[in-house]
Amino acid sequence: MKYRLIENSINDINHFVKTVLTNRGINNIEEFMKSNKEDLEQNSFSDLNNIDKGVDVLFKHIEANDMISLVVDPDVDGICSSAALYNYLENMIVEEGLPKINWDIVTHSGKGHGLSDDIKINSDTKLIITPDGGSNDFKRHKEWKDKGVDILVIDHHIVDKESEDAIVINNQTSNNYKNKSFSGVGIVYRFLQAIDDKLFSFNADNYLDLVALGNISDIMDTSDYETRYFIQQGILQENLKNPFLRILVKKTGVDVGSDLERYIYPIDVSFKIAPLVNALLRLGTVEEKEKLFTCFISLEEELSTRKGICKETINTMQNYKESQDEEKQKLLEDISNIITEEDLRCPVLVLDVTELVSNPEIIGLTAMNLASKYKRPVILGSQKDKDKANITGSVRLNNGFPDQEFKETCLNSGLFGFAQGHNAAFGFAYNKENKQKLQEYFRKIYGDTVLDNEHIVDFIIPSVDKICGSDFFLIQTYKNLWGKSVEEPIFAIEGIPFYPMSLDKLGKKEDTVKYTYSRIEFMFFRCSSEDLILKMANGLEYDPTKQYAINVVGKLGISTFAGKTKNQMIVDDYEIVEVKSDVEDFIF
Ligand SMILES: [Mn+2]
Repeated sequence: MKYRLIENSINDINHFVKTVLTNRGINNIEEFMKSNKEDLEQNSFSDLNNIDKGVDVLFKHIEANDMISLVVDPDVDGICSSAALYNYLENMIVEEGLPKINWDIVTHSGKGHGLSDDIKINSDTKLIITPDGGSNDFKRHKEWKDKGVDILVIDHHIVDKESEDAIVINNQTSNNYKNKSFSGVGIVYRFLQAIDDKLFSFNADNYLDLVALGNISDIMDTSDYETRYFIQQGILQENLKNPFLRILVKKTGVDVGSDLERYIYPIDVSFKIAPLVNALLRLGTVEEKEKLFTCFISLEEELSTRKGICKETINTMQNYKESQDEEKQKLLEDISNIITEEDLRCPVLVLDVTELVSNPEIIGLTAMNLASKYKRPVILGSQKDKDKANITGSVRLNNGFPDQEFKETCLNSGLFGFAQGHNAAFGFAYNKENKQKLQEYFRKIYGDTVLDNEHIVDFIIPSVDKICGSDFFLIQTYKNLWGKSVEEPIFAIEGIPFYPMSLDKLGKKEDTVKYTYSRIEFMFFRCSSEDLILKMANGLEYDPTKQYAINVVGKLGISTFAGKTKNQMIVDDYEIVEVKSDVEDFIF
């Protein structure tokens, strides 16, 4: 295992926040911390183009009691956007004594977004609203407009021009709106503020929980002050208003320990809530997606009669997530069985898994796992069309792979049909006959040796007694700060005395290993049967007469279980080394 400090890291646990934020490139720490509590950017709803037109057209159709189609986009931000708008308007018609809204709720049957072909809109509709999507659907806008139907787009996706046939409210097309990293539900929130302004009401803030959920799930840049402010507000206890979200947080066992201010941390939304909701939205039926939306728009009093639906929906999500994980796990095992010596001699793993893949959706996820397992870039693809010789799929790089221009390196080989996306994650196509040539090319470029994974860490702690309980407490206190672009700090702790007898196996599959030392629980999740730590937990591969130490890289915090708190490290990587007892030699 290799690791090194982030360049110029002051590596000072006594200045924890300063060290981490400086490492993230944040220079004005005072201002940054202020942005958690204050909307420093001060964008206003009136900075968004067409917002008044949007409010007017909505009221025109509500007052005329027309049918209104609400197109629910199939991701977490999409659900949050539609739910916030729906819930706000349902509350508004009661408060304002307006007629009941004649809703047509539309969900996608496939993977489409906006006004794609996989939706059915009621032909009696007079207004179509597409929150979190649809800016690009120029042709559809014209078709509906020609039928006399109005279209209201409330979106944040990048688009070349504003549609001529729809009312488009989008921060990307609004020059005056400075924050370009604000998600769909953020733009919906501004739209609700515009209605508040018209009605002299203050109801938009009742949906801050959904604003946070959507922005985190859509991986918006949290170094943007506005996005940051709304995320930090939306995770406060006092702003948890959505009854289903409350149940979801409880049922999924998301834990903020003794934090009384917040009900969830952004990193837990990313790892525990969003993947569940997305699994259902990717694999679920139209009916299941409709039920999910029903859950998000249910009022507290309705939930008592809809308890069944909520429970069922959460079960469905968990089942889909599990089957997605299992499918990925099975594919990983199948792939391990077909990898040849020849493949492993190459510093880049080039794999054609045509025979193994039934669901291309999990290729990217699987490539990521393979890259960290084999500690090298993975080019994972399959032949989609038997008549074409093209292998297509996903490339993922292992953490710390030194070639920052890997995509360019691939293209320079002249062997790829295309390579598109980010440097660390991109799609590709190459001719099936070229696999060996590719391996030869990479061997020539990088040499025969496999490049080692190098972890880039914020802190190196040279001995476990250099970190104490109050450090863990402090680290936990700031857990709410981390998100996209302001990532959670990574620690290396060196030379921890290691006694394999103190290892415990946990979990249904017994693939989690816990090592307790100096009142710290070191957690090793999802160990494979090849993991040395799991072998040692099974009493294998260690010599009881020898002394060992372990070096670990991972994240620190406090876990709470049944009211008891424990100092904890979630271990990303480790190495176990034999310690020569020089001390005795010295004494005798
Ligand atoms: Mn979105």
